[in-house]
Parts: sequence; C-alpha cells; structure tokens
Amino acid sequence: MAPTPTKDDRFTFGLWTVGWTARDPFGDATRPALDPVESVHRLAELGAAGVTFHDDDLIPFGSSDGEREKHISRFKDALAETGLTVPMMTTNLFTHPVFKDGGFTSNDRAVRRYALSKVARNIDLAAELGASTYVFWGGREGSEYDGAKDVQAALDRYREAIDTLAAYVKEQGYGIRFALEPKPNEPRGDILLPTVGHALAFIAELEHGDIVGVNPEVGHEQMAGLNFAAGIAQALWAGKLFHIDLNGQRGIKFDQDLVFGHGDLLNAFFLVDLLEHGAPGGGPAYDGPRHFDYKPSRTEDIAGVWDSAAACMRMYLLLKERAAAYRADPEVQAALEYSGVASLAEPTLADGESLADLRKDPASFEQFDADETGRRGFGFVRLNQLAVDHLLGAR
Ligand code: 3MF
Ligand code: MG
Ligand code: MG
Repeated sequence: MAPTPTKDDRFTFGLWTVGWTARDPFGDATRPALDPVESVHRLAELGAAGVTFHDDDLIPFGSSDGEREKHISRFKDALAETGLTVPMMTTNLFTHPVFKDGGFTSNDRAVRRYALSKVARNIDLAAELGASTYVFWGGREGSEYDGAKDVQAALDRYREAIDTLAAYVKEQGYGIRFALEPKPNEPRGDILLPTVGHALAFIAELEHGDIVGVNPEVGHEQMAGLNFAAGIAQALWAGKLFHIDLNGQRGIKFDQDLVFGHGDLLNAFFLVDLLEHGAPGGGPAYDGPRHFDYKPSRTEDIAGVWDSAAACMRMYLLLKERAAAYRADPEVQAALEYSGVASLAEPTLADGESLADLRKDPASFEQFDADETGRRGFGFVRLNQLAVDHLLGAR
C-alpha cells in the first residue's frame, strides 16, 4: 500500500502530457483533445499540486488578443477552484512550420526575432501566474546535416537569446529562473545542448548564468545511453538542478515518454533516493516540484490517461518509501561503510596540507603497499543486492 498523493508531495504535470491525443509519425490521434480546464480538475482529484504548460497548450497558436484573454481567464478560474499552482511554464518553439529550422538558432533571422518576442510575451504571463521556473527545450534547435548549421554561430545565437531574456527577467524584477532542457535528438537529427553536461558547459559561458540551470528529463539522457541519476548528481553538485522531467525510457531508441519508473526501474530507485535524501556523503537533495513529462501510451483510452497519471505518482511514492527503508537499514549502512562510499566525502589532503606535504608523508608512497591494498574488495555487489532487495520489498 503506497500512500495516496497529496499536494505536499508537489507532483506536477504538463498539460501536454495527459492532453496528448496520441498522434505519432505513423498514425492518427487515438484520443480526443482534452480541455485544459478538465485536466486541471482531474489532476487535482488525483492529488497533483500543479500544472505546467507551453503557451500554445492553453492558447491555440494564432489566437486573437481577445481569445487569448478568455483562455487565460477560464484557466485561472480552474486554478482558483482547485488550488492548483503553475510552478513552471515554457514556450512552444517547435510545432508550427515556421520553427522547422529552430527558434533562437534558425538560419532565418526573422524567425529568431519572432521566437524572442513569442517567449518574452509568455514570460510576462508566467510572472502573472506566479511561475518560478521557465523551461527552454530547444527540440528544433539543431540539424540533420553537418553542413547545414554553423554550430558555433548557433551557440552564439542561443547564448544571445538566453542572456537577452534573462536580462529582461531581471529588469522586470520577475522572480523567475530559467531551466534548459537537454535532449540528444528527436525531432531534429541532432539537437544543440544534447546532454546535461553540454547544457552545464553552455551555462558557464552566459552573462546571466546565475539565474540559469537545467531541467533534465529521464528519457532524454537515457536515449543517449547515459546514466540519469549520475547526471542529476552532477547537476545538484553544480547547484543547477532547477527543475526535473520524470518519465520512463527503455534504452537507446525513440523518445518513449513512459510512465515514471516503467523504464529503468533500478536507476529510478537511485534517482528518487538522491532527490529525496541527497548524496550519501551529504550532497544536497532536490527541493523543487516533482514534474512528470510523460505520454499516456497510444493504446490508452481516456480512462487509461488518468490511470497513467496516477501511476506516475504512485511509482514515485513507492520508490520514495523503498528508498527510505534502504537508507534506514543498518545492514545497508554497514555495507556503505565497508564499500568506502561514506569515506569518499573525506578530502584526500588533510586540512592545510599541500601536495609537497603529502609527498613528504612516506605512508602516501614509499611505505604504501599497493599490492596489499589492491587485494581489497569493495563489496559493491552486496550493496547493490541490498538495494534490489529493498526495491522488491524483500527486506
Ligand atoms: C520533448 C520534451 C518537451 C519539453 C517541454 C518543455 C514537449 O521531449 O520533453 O515536451 O519537456 O517542451 O518543458
Ligand atoms: Mg521529452
Ligand atoms: Mg521534457
């Protein structure tokens, strides 16, 4: 029996997730479009705390100013009725044909200028709705052909866009931070800022990088064959985990957007352990919303949509419960000790010790018995089996 989700769990969903009509490159939609107002009510009933959205998820592309106001006003009513919040917002710079070669990095300058305007307008709405994070997923920022994009010029334009918009947020005094969402490919053949590591390196080159972090997504890193929990650890270490997209993915293939935990379950267990408890050596935990960016499978009807949303939250709570039991188990603590996991937090040099001091310490080299120390076992398999036992409810 996993606990029932409540607002205190801070679960949030993109309107585009439950609202996906399941059109894919090979087949038509299998479900009708959902009214965002209905999604807000259904997600509130299921125990979610908030919703997130792209401008076009709420206000269809090309709406007049009057229509725009109507969509916003009935959405605000639904928020007030349910108590749901909007902690994050983002921009659709990928659906309309005008963005086929990107938004901020399109080879067409008029498109780049239009993209900046579209985002700035929606940032004003984000501030009005009280969002604290604004996500940038550049799904069309990239190319299929190496000769078709000057990657260095594209990074200059990407930096120009993010810095210009971050300066705007600061000028306006909006309490908003930006979160860049990496993805290696899909829809473009190759996307700029393909992984968490690339995004962190890009942020270091920004003028306003102080308010820019990352929004990593489980499946996006796993599509590149990378370890998601390890990427999240590095983002936390850099103080840049501003937001997160939780879902499931099974290996290096197309973006599956499965229910959270329905892909690499063991990595999801260690991810939740890290988000909830921080690193074993005392590194920080994550304190933002637990945001699901998944797609109810194309085989599901509307009932299946809500079952899958509930499944995302249930998976998180089950893993949270299992991770807490893992951390509290004295045998796990002993195994962590034996494995040296805990001692890695201790600096290699003593307080005030220099490299020259270390070299003068005979225990560090002359008297160090590499063969003897090399015989040590770390007990990592035993430690991992304890984790699997907890995950399976066998302990
Ligand atoms: C695509 C995504 C995006 C982003 C969204 C910003 C459409 O694989 O993950 O969802 O998450 O654009 O939040
Ligand atoms: Mg995605
Ligand atoms: Mg995402």
